[in-house]
Amino acid sequence: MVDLPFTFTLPTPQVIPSKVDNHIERRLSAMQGQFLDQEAFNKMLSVEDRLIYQVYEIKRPEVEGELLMGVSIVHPGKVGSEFFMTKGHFHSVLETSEIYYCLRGEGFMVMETPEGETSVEELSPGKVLYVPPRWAHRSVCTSRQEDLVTFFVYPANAGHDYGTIERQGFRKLVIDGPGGPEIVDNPRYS
Ligand code: PAN
Ligand code: ZN
Repeated sequence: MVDLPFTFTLPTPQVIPSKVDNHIERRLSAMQGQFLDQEAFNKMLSVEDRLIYQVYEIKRPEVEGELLMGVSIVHPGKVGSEFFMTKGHFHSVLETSEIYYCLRGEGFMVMETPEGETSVEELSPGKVLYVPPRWAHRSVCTSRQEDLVTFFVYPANAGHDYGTIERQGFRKLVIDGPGGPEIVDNPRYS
């Protein structure tokens, strides 16, 4: 059977798509070991398992030729001086890319290749970011009060490798400095 084309609406300022097949909520407890300041992490977790980000996915078969898309919403907040962020990942099929379109909020996409090249791109409404094949990516919300909302599209066969980032972290971190958000080297990077 041939798939039929379909449409859905993504109205703004409402950012939740009218068609959603899967809703993911990632809380602080799922981010163990990701933030630099472990003490601040433990302290925050002892008070409340805060909601850090959510993803609304539109499902398609996870095969070559298909595209997966959805909306990612990273909430404002910090653990120590580090802004709330997604876990971040490489695609399991490394040679796959991704497009992000920023709908709302302010933040950064922190990226790196397995060879150690790094790039940190600013996100603001209207900005389109192309993440080329091989680049791991993590979104960081630097707004004080507003969510960072992005629409994303990537090949459905890409898969996610979270393990590499869970073990090593990213080489760059986004922290709240005296003059605003700062990109710094991750002192724990091994
Ligand atoms: C996005 C991300 C989404 C959440 O769909 O999955 O922003 O981030 P994590 O997957 O790192 O938790 C994407 O990049 N997919 O490939
Ligand atoms: Zn991805």
